[in-house]
Formats: sequence, structure tokens, C-alpha cells
Amino acid sequence: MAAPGENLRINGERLWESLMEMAKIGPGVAGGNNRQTLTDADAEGRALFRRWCEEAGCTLGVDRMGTMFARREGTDPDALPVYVGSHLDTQPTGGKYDGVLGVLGGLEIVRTLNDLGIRTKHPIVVTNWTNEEGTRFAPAMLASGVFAGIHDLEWAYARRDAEGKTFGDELRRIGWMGDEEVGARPMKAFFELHIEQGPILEAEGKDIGVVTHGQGLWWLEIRLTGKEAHTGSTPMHMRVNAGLGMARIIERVHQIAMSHQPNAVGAVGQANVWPNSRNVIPGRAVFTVDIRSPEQEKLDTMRAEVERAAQAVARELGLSCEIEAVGHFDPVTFDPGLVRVVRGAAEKLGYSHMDIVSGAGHDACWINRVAPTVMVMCPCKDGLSHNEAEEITPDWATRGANVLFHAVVETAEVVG
Ligand code: HGY
Ligand code: MN
Ligand code: MN
Repeated sequence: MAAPGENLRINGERLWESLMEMAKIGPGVAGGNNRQTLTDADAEGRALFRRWCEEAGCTLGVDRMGTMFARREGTDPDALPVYVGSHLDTQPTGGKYDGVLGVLGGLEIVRTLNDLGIRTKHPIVVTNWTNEEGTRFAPAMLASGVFAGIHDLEWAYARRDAEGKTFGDELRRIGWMGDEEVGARPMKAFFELHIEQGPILEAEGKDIGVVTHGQGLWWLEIRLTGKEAHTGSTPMHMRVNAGLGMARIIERVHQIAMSHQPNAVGAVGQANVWPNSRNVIPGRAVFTVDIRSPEQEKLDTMRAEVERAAQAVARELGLSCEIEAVGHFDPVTFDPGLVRVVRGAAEKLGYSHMDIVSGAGHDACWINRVAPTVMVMCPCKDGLSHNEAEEITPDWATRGANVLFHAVVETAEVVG
């Protein structure tokens, strides 16, 4: 005998169509997306999401960080809402599903409840968090960080992109600076569906990742100053080469991460030298170290080792060295009760599943500070993400959204 609602499923075709429709906005050059935060493409994606939410009967609120909250009423307007969402902004060479699956998976829950005429006691709020990626304006998860009280609003507004534009000016320019106080939204729970962005679920043949924890992160911006000089006529012993310093530190970051295996990663993804001319020894180098671990002690030890290594390399080469932490969150433990709800939903649906630690950061990592929070993951092909070739199957998307649907609806309490 099926349990009540056990056979309820979302409309996987409609979800897939919406994913493909959103993917047309801010296309990349290789089949993915370049819909960076607060660009015109982001504004276009927001407008499409707003239209879909209004068509689904939701009322839209926007806070002062531009985060979008689409509310489906419950039978008890005073009951704490159940929030479900992720982010619509992408990397410059991003995929079609990172973040987007979680936002449109939340919308698909509302659409399915409307189709079935199901009412819940608690309102359900589908959320698009501004600037999850942190690629244009560091740090990552900026809006959810302000929402959780980690960053203050003015500091966030002052963040600058590579062209010197501020977050606040760009948010105002695209017309998405809302009037709601950031964080003034108490939640019963927050759910986020996300692609794994790693190879484990696919390799293990599992459809669902029940996310129990998230690894912590440090982003360290290192600024080296040497002396610009001619690459031809300057004798080797007279050079003060900031580019060489950056190269040595990048190698040390890799060695430090490898020395802390397992459960440690490290790399430099963003690197710039000045004047970046073929025949000038770089006088300046600015780059960001990204180190992560699910273990607090290991994470902080790696940070200390990277900083010591950078200072040692700078001394060897006669460089000055400034280090600034531009992004950080500690390892996260998600709500055990909600983890059980997600695991129970996967079991009820008969999906293969496993507990997993999130390798990537997500808005859920900050919202976990202010509300009971959990994530659901689906596999992605070859574990590839932050690459335009990021791919999932419609089946993975549908199963992830079905688990999300059952977990959210159970928490929002069906009334009839
Ligand atoms: O960096 C991260 O882990 C996330 O994708 N923004
Ligand atoms: Mn993401
Ligand atoms: Mn991402």
C-alpha cells in the first residue's frame, strides 16, 4: 500500500524545458553559460524567473542585496515558511545547471503543487540568492552571507569587480536593488538542490547525494610587488620578478594540499601579472589561493602553511608580499533532522542514495547559520563543473527534484 503522496512526482519534462530556456540567457561560447552576477544577462534571467513565478501564482519579494523570494501561500499565513532555492548567476565559463537546477527545481515544486491542487500549512518560498559564485565580486555567497549576518550591507555594496565597478552601483544599474531588509525572513527550513560538481555519485552509481556536511574554505588574495625591467637586458641576478614569485607560490599551494591528503584541496584559479607585456619582467602579481577541507584543523593549518610559504618565497626573491583573506567559511554540519527527511524521501522514492560531503560552497552553507538547512545533490557527468561542458541527465534532474519535492512538502505539511 503506497504511503500518502508516495506516488507524487514533479513534471520532469517541464523542469528540463525550463532549464533549457534559462540556459539561452547569457550563453557561453561552448554550450554553457556566462551569466555573471549583476550583468544585463543576469537581469534578463531574473526577469524570466520573475515571470515564471508570477505565472505560478507566487508573490515576489526582493531584498536590498537583490535576492528574490517567490512566495506560495500556505493555509496558515503566520506559519514559518519553508524556503527552497539556490542561484541563477554563473561562472564566466559556467554550466547550465550549477545553481539553476536548485532555483528551477524549487519553482517546479510550486508548479506541481498547483497542478495537483495540494495546499500546505506553511508557505513555500523559492529563492534566487544574488552573487553565489563570487567570480565577479568576491567573496562567493555574498548575498546569503549578508542575509546570515556574516557581512554587512555597506561592505557588500563596496565590493569591486576587475573594472572597478561596485556591487551596489551594478545592482542599482540593473534595477534589482529591492527594499526589503536583508535577513528579515525567519525560516522553518531551507533546502537546496545542487549538482554534485564532483565525480563521487556518478562513480558510485548513486542518483541522490544526501548532503550531511560542507567543506570549509579560505580564499587568500596574495599581492607581490617586485620591479618591472627589460626581459632581455636585465642580468638574472638583478631581477625582482613578481611573476616568478607567483609561480613558486602556486606550486607550494599544490604541495601543501597534497601533503594533507585525504580531504584537502588547493589551487590558484585567478592570477594576474602587470604590466603583462611579453618583454617586461612582471613588477606586480595578484592572485587568489583557494584552499578547502571538511576538517577545521586541517583547513586552518593549510592557511598558515600557505602564508608562511608565500612570505618565504617573497624574501628569497626580494619581493614585498601582502596577503588578504577575501573569502572564508568554516566546515558546515547540516541539520540532522532535515538530513533524515531527505534520506527518507530518497528511500520512499526508491532512489539509490548515499551520504556525501559537499566539496563546493553553497548559499546553504551560510543559511545553515540562521535556519535548519540541508542539501540534496544529483550526479553530474564526469564530475565536471565550472566548465561549459557541465552536463547532467534529465533523469538525474528529475530524481533530484522529486526528492526535493517530497522533503519540502513533508516539512511544509500538506493540508489537503
Ligand atoms: O566556490 C564555490 O565552491 C562555489 O561554486 N561558489
Ligand atoms: Mn553553485
Ligand atoms: Mn558554482
